[in-house]
Amino acid sequence: MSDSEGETYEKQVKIVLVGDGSSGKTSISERFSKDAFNRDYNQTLGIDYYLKRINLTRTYNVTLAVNDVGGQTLGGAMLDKYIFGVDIVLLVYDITNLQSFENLEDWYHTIIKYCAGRKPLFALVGNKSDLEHLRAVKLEKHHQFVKEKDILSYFVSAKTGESVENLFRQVTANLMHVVLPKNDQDATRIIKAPIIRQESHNTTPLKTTPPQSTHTRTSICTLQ
Ligand SMILES: Nc1nc2c(ncn2[C@@H]2O[C@H](COP(=O)(O)OP(=O)(O)OP(=O)(O)O)[C@@H](O)[C@H]2O)c(=O)[nH]1
Ligand SMILES: [Mg+2]
Repeated sequence: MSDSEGETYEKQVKIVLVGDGSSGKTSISERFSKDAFNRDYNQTLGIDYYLKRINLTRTYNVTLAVNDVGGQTLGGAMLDKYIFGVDIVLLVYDITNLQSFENLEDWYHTIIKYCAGRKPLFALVGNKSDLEHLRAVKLEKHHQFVKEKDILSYFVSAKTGESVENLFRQVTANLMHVVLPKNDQDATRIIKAPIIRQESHNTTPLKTTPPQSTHTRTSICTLQ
């Protein structure tokens, strides 16, 4: 069956978020999966797990298994199990915290070691871009890290939601060698419908088509 006849493909992708405690891994995961943000810090013990299915393109549906690994896990006995079979690793730091950036060297090399020759797709993610005025990690440092390791690069804010959806869509597309349409942002944009005034004497009910959601399923569970 050709594309035009409506064939769709289903794929599952495992994404792991790592980085120091408080860098915002849980916040990014929750912004992406629930479009929610919590100001309070609740340390992740072990790992949290989120599932979200997205329409990547008209022909690709992808279920993203988002693994949010607690910052205290580095050096622990479980990290190798958490990253088993990983497709994409998001190296998350807080742009206002230099130490969180510097510790990513350790995270990166530990994960490479555990992957034993099978290199997942890596992306460097500078979080808390809403706090630009408090930036402690120079842009050059970020870009140098990306260049040295030949990995992808993003800045996001879990608080405002800026670029979070884009981050997950782009890394997934990259992994699958799928080219997203130039106007991919439109895929998740809220489409505003014009308000039509109905005269009171018109008794014919309006026919409406429900908006097509790009996210059809989300579920969460916690493993500790
Ligand atoms: N201003 C701002 N605050 C954020 C952002 N993302 C997270 N935070 C805050 O930073 C704190 C830590 O966020 P978490 O998402 O819990 O951090 P974490 O990386 O999951 O931490 P661990 O579970 O300990 O590994 C919380 O108080 C969040 O509200 C952001 O984009 N902007
Ligand atoms: Mg957390």
